[in-house]
Amino acid sequence: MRADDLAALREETAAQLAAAADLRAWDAVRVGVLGRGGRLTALLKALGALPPEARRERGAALNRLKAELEAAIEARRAELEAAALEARLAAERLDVTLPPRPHPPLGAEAGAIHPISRTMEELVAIFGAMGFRVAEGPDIESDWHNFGALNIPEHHPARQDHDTFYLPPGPDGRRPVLRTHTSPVQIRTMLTQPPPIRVIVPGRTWRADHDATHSPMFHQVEGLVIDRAITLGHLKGCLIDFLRAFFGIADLPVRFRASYFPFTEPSMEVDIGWNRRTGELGKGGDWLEILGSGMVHPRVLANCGLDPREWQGFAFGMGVERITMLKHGMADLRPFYESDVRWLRHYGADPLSPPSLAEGV
Ligand code: 2NL
Repeated sequence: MRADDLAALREETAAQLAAAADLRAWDAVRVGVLGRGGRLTALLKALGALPPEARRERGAALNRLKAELEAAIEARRAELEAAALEARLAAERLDVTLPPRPHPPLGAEAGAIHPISRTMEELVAIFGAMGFRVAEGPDIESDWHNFGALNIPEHHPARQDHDTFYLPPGPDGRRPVLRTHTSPVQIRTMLTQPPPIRVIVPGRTWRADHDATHSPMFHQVEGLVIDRAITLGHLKGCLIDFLRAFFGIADLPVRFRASYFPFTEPSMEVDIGWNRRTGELGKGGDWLEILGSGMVHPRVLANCGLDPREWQGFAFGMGVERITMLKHGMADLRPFYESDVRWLRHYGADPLSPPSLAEGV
């Protein structure tokens, strides 16, 4: 029995270890052999009852077996731990090539960007890519910044045309105005920054006018370029590129038509091609006025301390509501300001997808 019971313990332990599929089962085997009540522990305890000669021999054999079993048990632990780690790595593997999970639908939790804000973001992206910076200024302006500097004289009809909101007179006896266009910001830019200048000015503007197509508060974007040797060619190239990027129509027809503004000379209105009957932009043979533009009047340059023989430039202006309505086929101006959540959900833009110039905006 002596030699055989050791061989049996070795074999049975090896079989039990092989059958242990996880670390729990492995621990039960370990305790069954090496624990307080374990089979090897029992054999070691029984040594004391043997006579000295037999005890020495049997003790040496048991110690060899103990070392052997400990090594086998430890080896199986390492194997099971490695297998467990493999399984975890396989289960938790990340496929970094998967597309992102869709975020909640527009307007559900995230909210949406108001179409006016979205259009202004798009204008900043398009003109930003052409090297323009954004300039901002106050809504309450002096009469000189809003009219005088722009070559609109004291009793010029344009001052009435603009249906200006006047505020009570200041200490100088002159009445401040709510700006009727964003041009005073370009005036301030020319007064404070040396050329070359390339700015766009998105912002809120005010006129005492209210019907289906006019709101007393609305938004404009104007642009200004001042440098040496700027020509009408620069104006045309810049605005054609802008209109095609904004409406996302690579071959959008664009027409320049002579016009008049007191602050530009020559002045041009800009039309785009569309179908008057269907409202579709880009084809159809009809023309739609979309913005005003021109070469900055030499008197406006001089009013801002720039020598018109050295510096020239072009400027343009457009209504943000108008170009937004045309781009998205909106029929009515009033919902822009009514805060109707259903309308905002429908026309609002995804806050997680800001405008990109990858394929027009
Ligand atoms: C329109 C036309 C325009 C400008 C705005 C401008 C500004 C300065 C100097 C010269 Cl400081 N011009 N702005 C020029 C031409 C047209 O706007 O129809 N806006 C809605």
